[in-house]
Amino acid sequence: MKALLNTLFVLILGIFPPVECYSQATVQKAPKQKPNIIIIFCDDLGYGDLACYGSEVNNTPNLDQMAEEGMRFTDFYSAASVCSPSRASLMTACYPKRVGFGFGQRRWVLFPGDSVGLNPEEMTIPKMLKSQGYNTGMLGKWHLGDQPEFLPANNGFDSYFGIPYSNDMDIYLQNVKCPPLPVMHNDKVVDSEPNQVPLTGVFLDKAKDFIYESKDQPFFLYFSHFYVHTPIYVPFPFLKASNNGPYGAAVEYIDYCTGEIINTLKELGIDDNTLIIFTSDNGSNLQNGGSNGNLRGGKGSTWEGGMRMPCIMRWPGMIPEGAVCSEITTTMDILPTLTQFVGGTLLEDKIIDGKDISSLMFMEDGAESPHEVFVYYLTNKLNAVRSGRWKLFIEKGPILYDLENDIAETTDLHEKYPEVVARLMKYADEYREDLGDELQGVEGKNCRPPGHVNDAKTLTPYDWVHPYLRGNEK
Ligand SMILES: [Ca+2]
Repeated sequence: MKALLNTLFVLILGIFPPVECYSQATVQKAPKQKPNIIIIFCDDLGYGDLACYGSEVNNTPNLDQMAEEGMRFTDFYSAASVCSPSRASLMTACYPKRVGFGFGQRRWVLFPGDSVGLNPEEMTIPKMLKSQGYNTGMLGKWHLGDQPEFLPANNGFDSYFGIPYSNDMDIYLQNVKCPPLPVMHNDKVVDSEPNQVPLTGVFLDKAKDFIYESKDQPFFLYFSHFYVHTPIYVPFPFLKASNNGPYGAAVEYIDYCTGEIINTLKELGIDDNTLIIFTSDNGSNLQNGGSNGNLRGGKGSTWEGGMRMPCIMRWPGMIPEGAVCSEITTTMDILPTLTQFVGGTLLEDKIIDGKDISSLMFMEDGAESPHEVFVYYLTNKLNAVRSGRWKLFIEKGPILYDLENDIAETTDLHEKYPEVVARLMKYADEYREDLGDELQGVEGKNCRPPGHVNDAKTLTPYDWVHPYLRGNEK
């Protein structure tokens, strides 16, 4: 029945097509008080991993309901297809290359003991909200530098509990020697090589505590899962219930946590004044049961599967129920949009790339994407450009795709639409001058350096010995 209704709705839209964001409800336009803000950020969760995005193997009832009660975005992008640069762009509202995160130090992402990290001079979501009286808390994976200067506790978060980088960066990682994975409380290591099975449960308990403790003032909670990054360790009940192995169990655990957080808000009567944003840092690597739906490619690529994310936003009474937004939006838009909601300020001397998308979230008349162009960088190389329905690969091309009719990027139309190619090439030239392009040896005139320290150390020692093996070191 629901499928039939959806079909009818699509048919009706076919007859009256001009509005990209659609819903049957209308909303008020401006928040009456400072809203609580929760960002739930997943690791490597793909475009096709939630039931409300078409998954037929993972059960995600809480996220599906969240989408029914809010807005689901179909063209929401991360500005990178791997962890550290994606997270830098979420925090700073900039393309990674602009803030020195196009490439890590030794590899694409930061590794334990690297001497670079998020520049403390950048404005970030927690810093902006803290300046507006928010209690700011973070749980889970950071991955923007493990030196003291770069840690969450020193970059706008009043409290932090989690892991400073990816959950695979431990003594068992092949190819790169890593010290034991630290668990941190604020800026102190409180555990090494943790059992990861119960860890998300600890994050969830602490998230609930944080919400309870913060209920009388505006708060910002950044819940950054290490799921579904490999290796995947999940509690047995989720494993037992999964139709898609450990991967499905991790997706369903993410879903469960989301439901628990929403229930906590309802218990406290603050549900109506809380904006929740759910999304992911990059696409699935398509192993272990992950899916990017009909999108081509995945993690570590500039195909849509690498950078187009599932994204759901829910804010009762403000964001219309059951809405779908198909305009180009990005993780970089979150900071400027929140700034507008809370009356905060950004740094005038620092260019950012994100835009205020509140008119899309509230479905104001005639609202459209503020992004004439979105650019796809892979490390420091400019790969592709999107404007409206068109995506042009310039690196191997030109190769032109019509994403509206060819979401899977199968049919090159560059010979048929030379004027579109020329228009997008011009955008590429502009971004190349602004942000640079390693492929062409262009530095970029508006890039800023990452933070840097001279005497970088790992948080845990390389010569650490697992408790099980102590006494047998020789
Ligand atoms: Ca990731």
